[in-house]
Amino acid sequence: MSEPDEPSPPPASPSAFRRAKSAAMNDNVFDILEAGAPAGRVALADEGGRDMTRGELFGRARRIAGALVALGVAPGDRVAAQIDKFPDGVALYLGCLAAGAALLPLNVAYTGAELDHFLRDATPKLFLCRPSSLDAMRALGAAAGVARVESFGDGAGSFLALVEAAREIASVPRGAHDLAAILYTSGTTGRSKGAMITHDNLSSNARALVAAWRFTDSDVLIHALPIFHVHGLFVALNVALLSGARIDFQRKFDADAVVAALPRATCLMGVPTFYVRLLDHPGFTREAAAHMRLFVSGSAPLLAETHREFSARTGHAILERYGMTETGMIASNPYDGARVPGAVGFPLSGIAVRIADSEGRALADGETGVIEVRGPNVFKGYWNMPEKTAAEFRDGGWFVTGDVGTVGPDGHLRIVGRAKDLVISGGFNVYPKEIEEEIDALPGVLESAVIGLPHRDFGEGVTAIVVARPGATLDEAAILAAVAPRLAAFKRPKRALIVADLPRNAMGKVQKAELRRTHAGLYG
Ligand code: MCA
Ligand code: AMP
Repeated sequence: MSEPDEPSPPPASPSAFRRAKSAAMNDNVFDILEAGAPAGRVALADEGGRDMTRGELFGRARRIAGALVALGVAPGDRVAAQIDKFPDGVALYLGCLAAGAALLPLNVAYTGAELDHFLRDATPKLFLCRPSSLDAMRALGAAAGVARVESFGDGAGSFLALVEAAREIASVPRGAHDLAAILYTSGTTGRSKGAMITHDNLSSNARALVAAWRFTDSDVLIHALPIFHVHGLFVALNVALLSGARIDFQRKFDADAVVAALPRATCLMGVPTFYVRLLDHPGFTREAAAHMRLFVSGSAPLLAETHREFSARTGHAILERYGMTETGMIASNPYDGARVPGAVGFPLSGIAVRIADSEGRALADGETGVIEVRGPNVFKGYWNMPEKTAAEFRDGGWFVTGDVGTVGPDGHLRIVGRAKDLVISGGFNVYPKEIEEEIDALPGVLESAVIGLPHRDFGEGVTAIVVARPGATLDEAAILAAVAPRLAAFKRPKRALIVADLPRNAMGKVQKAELRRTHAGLYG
């Protein structure tokens, strides 16, 4: 549907060329973000009311980089972190970039069983954890072969105590295609895969978004997303840091706190659940939102009904955009022009999108098929999985998203389904196969199918449909309790329905679409 912009022409004179070349030798996104605005400006206003200037934030990051180096972390090493959201988490992200290390951010909801796979696969040099879980994480790390596990707290012997004693170091020059981070994401089958994100993936996407959403140093962004996924970590932080916008840093989403922050802010980035919850808040009025210039939604489909209700309440049209861990942001509704409910807009600058059939043949506009993407935003591949990486790309470098879409007569991309078996709950991805394996392993269970059903708050509610073995009796509460300790809270089924059998097609494949239709009203 669109081709990337032409590459910029080479600089005219040889000296200009040399200057451009030496500047281009370092593509570390740390330096690119730091150069976005003067050091004296406020980068981040924390909940407690303390402001942190950009100089303080980037200086803190350099000191963290110094501590990482002192612990033996070298460029290219992985640093895993399962930490709560506070300003030093932002500094850690930047510190890893400065040290040339790749951050492996981990959802705080992940259980030991889930963490074990990430640690064994990514073999981090260092694993930083919450102080409260240090003993358990040390045991887990030792079993997974991680040499060093430290507490990301400030008590004696913790990592942050080491930071106090460390010296600031200069950032390590990095190439455009060097690794900046690894984020685990599941595919249609099998274990989670580590998506390798490069410095250029991050900087190209941040530049495209700053331009598309008109970010400037006059903006104040309400940051209420977690900082262990692409949305809160890369989209929100990089856009704000590159443009010089101030970050109103909130530890987690809380509708009261967001409503209170609106009069001093200009922008909010959120998942659809944020907007559903704001609409439920009595203080969320047209007047309350009057100072804001932009509300962005992504990570999951925004219901057209929420979009319309929001416009009617506030006069603001939510700007919906579309992205993925492997690609960063792909498409966005326009800043100027119609922001269409149910559509995700146009490819961002420099990014090409096409609709293809299951064999990778491009389809004409108006036809429905799998969305494929090409551009500087597309990741480098899955960590240690060359075959899986190759399987997700077509000739010509097209990455197969697994989302099903179509381009309408208005040119807008619309996501109409998923070729991958995925449930998105409150913006978090849940892979049914992982939950089904846990349920199928329970005594008395013959088989199960996990589906997403319409849920007002979370968009989709994770739901298990379970069949008992002949002669066995199953109990919903017992099933939910049995799988809970092994699954992050957001992945746990909200309900488990016991049925006699699962609908199958002639090939014997479970018909999940039929299950979704049958149980569509479960959550009201
Ligand atoms: C919390 N719970 C959830 C979820 N979050 N259950 C299902 N889905 C969830 N997303 C559980 C809690 O553990 C708790 O369980 C119960 O639900 C109620 O918790 P509550 O306090 O209401 O939840 P919360 O803490 O307010 O969290 C809801 C949330 C949060 C604010 C929507 O999930 C969130 O911040 N989501 C953002 C996700 C995100 O950043 N996605 C970006 C991925 P119990 O009662 O048993 O204790 S990046 C991505 O997708 C791509 C790249 C993109 O395009 O952005
Ligand atoms: P993740 O693997 O966590 O990066 O999730 C990426 C997936 O989230 C995409 O492949 C889509 O299925 C979904 N997604 C992200 N943004 C949107 C959106 N605006 N509308 C519908 N689905 C979305």
